[in-house]
Amino acid sequence: MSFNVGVIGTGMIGQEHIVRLNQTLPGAKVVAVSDVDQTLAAGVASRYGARLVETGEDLVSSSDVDAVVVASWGPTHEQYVLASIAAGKPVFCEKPLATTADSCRRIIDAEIAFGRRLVQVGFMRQYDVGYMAMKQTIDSGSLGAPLLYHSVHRNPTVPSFYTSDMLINDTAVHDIDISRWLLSDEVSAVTVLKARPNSRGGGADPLLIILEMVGGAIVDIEVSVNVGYGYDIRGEVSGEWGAAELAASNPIVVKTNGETRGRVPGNWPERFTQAFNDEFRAWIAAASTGTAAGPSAWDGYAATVACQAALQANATQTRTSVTMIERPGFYS
Ligand code: NAD
Ligand code: ISE
Repeated sequence: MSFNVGVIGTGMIGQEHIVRLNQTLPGAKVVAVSDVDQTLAAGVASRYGARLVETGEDLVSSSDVDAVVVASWGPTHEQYVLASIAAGKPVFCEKPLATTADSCRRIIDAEIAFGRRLVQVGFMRQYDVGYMAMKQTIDSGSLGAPLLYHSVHRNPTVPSFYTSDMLINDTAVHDIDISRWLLSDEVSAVTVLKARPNSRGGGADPLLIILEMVGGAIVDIEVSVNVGYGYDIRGEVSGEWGAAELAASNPIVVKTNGETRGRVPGNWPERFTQAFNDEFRAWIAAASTGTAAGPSAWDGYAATVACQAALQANATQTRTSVTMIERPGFYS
């Protein structure tokens, strides 16, 4: 049985998700779209045979929409996620869940008051086969206790509107989420170091972000958003008596003429295709039964709180503690 989806935000990833839902995966169909850019949304609506709806709120309350995908800009996520919860509709929200801790708490409070999980956050790395294998290895105990996690997040380039804060709350937010998930831990303090700036970029890029985890492990995150050569994602956990590392994302290495060659993925859609598809498979399965699975509003809150601390640590160039509410039993 197919269920009907409304998509708010028809930009880059909104369109990718529409194709994923309509053409790649079974079980769902996009019937309505909305975007503040009405011209863009009208084009997308006609291309994919969906109805154009003027506002996100009208889309959420449409009787033919069973579940919602929010793929608009981060600061607008809260209003649409809250509207979806108020309507009792499952909602997939792209990262970040919201851009402030208070916004995330309002979402948590609304979901708990509703009484059932409705929110899945788009932390797709949790569905990547490499990260899943690394987590399985850590959880098996075969490395001993995890002591250090090294994360590298390199983007080929970023759009002109990209601010220096976005290195943290748009890019490193993925590394923060995956660190929490891999280590089954929360962040207790953050320090941010600015490297010599890349002359290809417009500001403080790259950054080295150090996370101190509650359990004592340390995470270092390199965020570089103008490396030019491709989309390079790496991760290695170092434990008491073993280490586990993401394998190169290129499945083939070619050796000819005295050279070794391989491919670096072009950008996130190529590197994480499998993860995006699997996160939506999981979403369709849960949402079509009226609930949610995978990364929760709690995960969204925890990542945003750590990002806020990182923004402060970067602005003040001081080690900054992370203060979180206690995890509600609802999310255990
Ligand atoms: P984009 O700029 O291409 O698209 C965003 C769209 O949202 C635009 O068309 C814009 O007009 C629309 N919009 C802005 N305010 C709105 C509002 N109030 N109501 C409705 N629509 C509104 O950006 P994008 O790259 O597609 O990113 C969108 C979201 O997806 C962001 O939260 C971003 O962080 C996330 N994202 C996640 C990944 C990932 O790897 N998981 C990758 C890219 C983007
Ligand atoms: C983008 O929004 C994403 O989420 C990508 O996964 C990330 O690599 C990129 O830095 C962000 O801008």
